[in-house]
Amino acid sequence: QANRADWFKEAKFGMFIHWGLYSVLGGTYNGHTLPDKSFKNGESWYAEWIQQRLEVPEKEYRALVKQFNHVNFDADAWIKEAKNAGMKYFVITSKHHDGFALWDSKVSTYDIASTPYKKDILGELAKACKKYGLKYGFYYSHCEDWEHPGGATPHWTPQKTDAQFEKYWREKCLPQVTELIQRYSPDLFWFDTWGDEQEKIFISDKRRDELIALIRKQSPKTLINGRISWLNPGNDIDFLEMMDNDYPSELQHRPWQTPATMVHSWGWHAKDYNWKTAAEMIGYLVNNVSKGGNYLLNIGPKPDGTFPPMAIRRLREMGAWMVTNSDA
Ligand code: JFZ
Repeated sequence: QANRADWFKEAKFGMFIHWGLYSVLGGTYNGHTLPDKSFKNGESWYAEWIQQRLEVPEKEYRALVKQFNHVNFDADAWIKEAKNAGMKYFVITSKHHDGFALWDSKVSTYDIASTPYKKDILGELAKACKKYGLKYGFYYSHCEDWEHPGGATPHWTPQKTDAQFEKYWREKCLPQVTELIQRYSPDLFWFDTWGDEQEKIFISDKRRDELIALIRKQSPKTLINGRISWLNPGNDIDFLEMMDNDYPSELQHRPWQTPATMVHSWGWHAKDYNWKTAAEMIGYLVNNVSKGGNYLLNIGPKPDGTFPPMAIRRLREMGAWMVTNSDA
């Protein structure tokens, strides 16, 4: 019997994109370059966390909306690169933790429609995916939201109450997920939690099931990843999400994938020079595929809308390996 996750098991290799307001800063704010201050707690120095790590005042971070003007964005070029690298699906941050929506959201003005660029990025990508035969999915930060007064924020900041979170959940999270489904009919949702104290409170089994039910009802084809709840994903999810850059050595009982970076950061960081080699990344891909899993490889596009040249080079190196080592 055909299962909605069949394509996912076949797909093996996908492209992940972290792109948003943080891309404008590229890892540096006010003379400080990540890791800088954030290294004190030995924590990650992901560029998409810059608002919190370097304590960018809310007003200044919001002002980035006016600088998000990616005049060189070309959906066709992105998806063509993915296709030529042998990737079969594409997942983009429709909304990351900062709360900024990459589409024209009726729920919030903190969105692409308020930027000078304005264009329907997610729609153009949907078209390109269709053209090149790639499945299309959205990362959506359902727990963390640093814009809505009720969204979860990092543990070192003032914490929200469950009642505040409930308000965020009803006013922003559920309506935006509904918008994404109705507008773009995604093949997959990539939700994000990591088993902390807030998740225990905010992403209860009840809220998890409510979100799953909403998606199932409106779009039965759409896959849901295990990170919708790190602590208790339950049995209704479609595939497991490994830890970031984690490559299990065991066969898994459910379809699964590893989200992975080419450098350290997910979002664009101009001074992150930790490029993995194509050989390393092909090794991870082969390891995962040999154990029934997928490899979702991330690129952090530059604020102008182009891929970093090094990322393109790696994609093409991997694509060349595909051509000589596959029968597809
Ligand atoms: C999360 C995000 O915070 C990060 O910005 C990025 O989007 C990444 C793909 O996901 O970060 C995590 C989440 C979970 C773990 C590590 C980083 N984890 O459980 O190992």
